[in-house]
Amino acid sequence: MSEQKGNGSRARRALITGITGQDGSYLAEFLLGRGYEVHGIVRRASTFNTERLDAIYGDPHNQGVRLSLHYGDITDGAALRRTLDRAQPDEIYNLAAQSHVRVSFDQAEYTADAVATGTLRLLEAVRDYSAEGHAVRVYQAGSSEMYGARPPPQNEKTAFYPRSPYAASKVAAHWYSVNYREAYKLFVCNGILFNHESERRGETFVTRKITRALARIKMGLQDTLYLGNLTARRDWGYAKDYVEAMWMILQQPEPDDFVVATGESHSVSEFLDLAASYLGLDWRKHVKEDARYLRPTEVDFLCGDASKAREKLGWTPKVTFAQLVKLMIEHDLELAKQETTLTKAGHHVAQRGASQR
Ligand code: NDP
Ligand code: GDR
Repeated sequence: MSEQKGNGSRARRALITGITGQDGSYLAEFLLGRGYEVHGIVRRASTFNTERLDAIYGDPHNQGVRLSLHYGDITDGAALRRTLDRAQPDEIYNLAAQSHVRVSFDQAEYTADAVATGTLRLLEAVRDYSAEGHAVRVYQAGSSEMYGARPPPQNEKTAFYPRSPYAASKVAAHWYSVNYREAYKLFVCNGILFNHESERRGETFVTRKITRALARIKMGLQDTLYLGNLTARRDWGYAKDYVEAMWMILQQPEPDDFVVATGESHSVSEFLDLAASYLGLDWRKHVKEDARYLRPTEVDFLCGDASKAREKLGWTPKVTFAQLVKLMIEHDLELAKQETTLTKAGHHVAQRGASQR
C-alpha cells in the first residue's frame, strides 16, 4: 500500500488511545499497513497488557520501528498533553474506555471519568495542540449503546436514549466532540459503531464468552456456561471491517458523524444456535442462567442503518454473521485443543479470568 504523507514529507502519524484493546490492535495493524507511524497509549499494569500487539511490536532499539508505545491514561491530562507533544500526530483515534456495559453499573464514576471526562480531557489537549498550528483530525469511538431504548433501525438521526452509565458517558463524549467541532473548528468525527467482534474480543463479552466456553465444552474441558439475558438482539459485525471504517471517516473532506453497522440483527440465543451447530453441540444442555449477568436496564434491540456510511464513505461490511461466528469458533476450538494437549500431558491449565466472567 502507498505510504500516507503527514506534515511535510514525513509519514503520517496516528495516535491511538486504547491501542491494547480489540479495536486498537486491529487499527494499529491497518495503519502500519498503510505506511503510518503509529503511537499508542498504554496503561501501566502489573501484568503485560500488550498481548494483542505482540505480532506488530518491534524492539524500539531496532531501526525502522514504526510502532511506539507511551505510558499514559485517559484520566491523566498531563500525560495526554505530553504524549501529543512527543508523538506529533496528524490523526488521533480515541478508543480508550471502560467498555463493559454491565461493569459500568458497578463502576459508574470511573466509567464516566474514563469515557466522558476522558474524551473531554483529550479534546482540551487537542484544542491547545491545534492552536499551536498542528492540523489534526480526531476520531471519537461512539457506540450503538447510545441509542439504548430507541427501536430499530437506528441511524444518525435517531435520538439517543442511553440505558447504562457507559452509554450515558458515551453520549456525553459524543456531544463534547460535536461541541469542540463547532466551537473551535476542530476536525472531530464521531463513529457510532454497532457491536463488532473477533477472535481478539475480550472474553467477558457475550460472543467471545460463548465461543470460548462451547469450544471447551466440546473438548470436555468444562460442562456449563452461565449467561444472562438470551433474548437481547444485537447487530454484530467483524472488528477488522470496522477499524477500516474509522480510518475512512477521518479521510473525509469535512468532519462528520457516521453509523457503522451490518443492518442485520440476531439474538444471543441465535448466536448460541449457530456457534453450537458448528461444533455439533446442543447448547441447551449446557447453558444455565445466572442473574449476575443481567443488567438493571437492558438494551433489547439494536439494528443499525449504515446507509450514510455506504453512500458517503463507500464502506460496506465484508464478513457476514455466519462467517464471524465460524471464525471465532475455529479460533477458540484451536485454543481448547491446545489446552487439552497440555492437560493430557499432565500440565495444569488455569482458566484465565475465572472470577471475572
Ligand atoms: P476493549 O475493551 O477491547 O479495549 C479498551 C481499550 O481502552 C484497552 O486498550 C484498554 O486498556 C483501554 N483503556 C481502558 N481504560 C483506560 C484508561 N483509563 N486509560 C487509557 N486506556 C484505557 O474495547 P474495544 O476495542 O472493543 O472498543 C474500542 C472502543 O470502541 C471503546 O471506546 C469502546 O467503548 C468502543 N466501542 C466498541 C464497540 C465494540 O463492539 N467493540 C462498539 C462501539 C464502541 P487495557 O488493555 O489496559 O485494559
Ligand atoms: P454490549 O455487549 O453490552 O452490547 O456492549 P455484551 O457482549 O457485553 O452484551 C451483549 C448482550 O448479551 C447479553 N448477555 C450477556 N452479556 C455478557 N457480557 N455476559 C453474559 O453472560 C451475557 N448473557 C447475556 C447482554 O445482556 C447484552 O444484551 C458491547 C461493548 O463492546 C460496548 O463497549 C459497545 O459500545 C457495544 O457493544 C456496542
